[in-house]
Amino acid sequence: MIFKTTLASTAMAASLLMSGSALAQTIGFSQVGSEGDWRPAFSQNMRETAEDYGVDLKFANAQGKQEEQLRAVRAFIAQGVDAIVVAPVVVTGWESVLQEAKDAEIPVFLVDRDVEVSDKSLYVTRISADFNLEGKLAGAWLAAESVGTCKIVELQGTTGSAPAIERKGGFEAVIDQFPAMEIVATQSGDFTTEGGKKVMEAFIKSTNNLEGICASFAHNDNMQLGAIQAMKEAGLKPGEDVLMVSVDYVPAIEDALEAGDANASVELRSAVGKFIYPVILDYLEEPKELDKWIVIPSDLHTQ
Ligand code: GYE
Repeated sequence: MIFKTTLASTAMAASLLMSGSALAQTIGFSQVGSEGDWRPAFSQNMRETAEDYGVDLKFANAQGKQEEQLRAVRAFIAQGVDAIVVAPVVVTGWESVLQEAKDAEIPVFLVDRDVEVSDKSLYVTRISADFNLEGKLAGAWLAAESVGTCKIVELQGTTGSAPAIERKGGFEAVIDQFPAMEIVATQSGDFTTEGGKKVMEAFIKSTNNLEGICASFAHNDNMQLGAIQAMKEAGLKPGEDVLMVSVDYVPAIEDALEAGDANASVELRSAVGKFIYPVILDYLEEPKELDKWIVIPSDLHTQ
């Protein structure tokens, strides 16, 4: 299902604003952290649009640690918030806390990243982009650009996170169709610029200055930006010697595309409060079964 803003939520937001938000719903949001450029932009948008929808947002930054997220969700349950939103750091380890929220009759909405749970009734729905499709878009762009012949180094996102698993899966599903396309080195840079720089430095050493390497696929732009730095320091020309494709389309990669240091980035929208809050507010007004995944579109950008 592709998201559509509903009239009910828009009307409700408008009436809340006019009435000084006396009926504000309290929503607890457990955010992954503040890694990279995309995540803080997403957090800021969630805060700003909460005001637009008359939501009282309780924001908890987990600094990349799942234990912190579990603590935050339990605190939200204890406070008796109206709904809980979680952007889960990793996919595993969620069953107990989600069951606790369910027992307390507090609906949970997943945003951005996914969880692996056997009982999907533990959350209402997930509102996010299709990370597998993002990997496919990156792979298809590279297949066309390299005419199906390419040795690739891959910078993976946080180990065990949905976007690392799914972007890799989508990318591989495409390149596996081309016998001369292959990932020759892969490592996690944890979605950070510093992590990406370290991983690329290691690849530069292990491949004799990226000899024979045709592309760098990074699961996010910040790691690619770190990789670009490492390559320049080694006297290489990212964007020319090596094709650079990544995901997020943050402003710094737009600059890199313009400068010719990067070649393509798949956009992950950060201004998504307008997709997320109406779903939650409508549900709180009238609880009903929703599709388990509400997809936010992704688009490819090139030089
Ligand atoms: O691509 C990355 C961030 O979960 C899809 O997390 C998100 C990823 C995003 O840190 O930059």
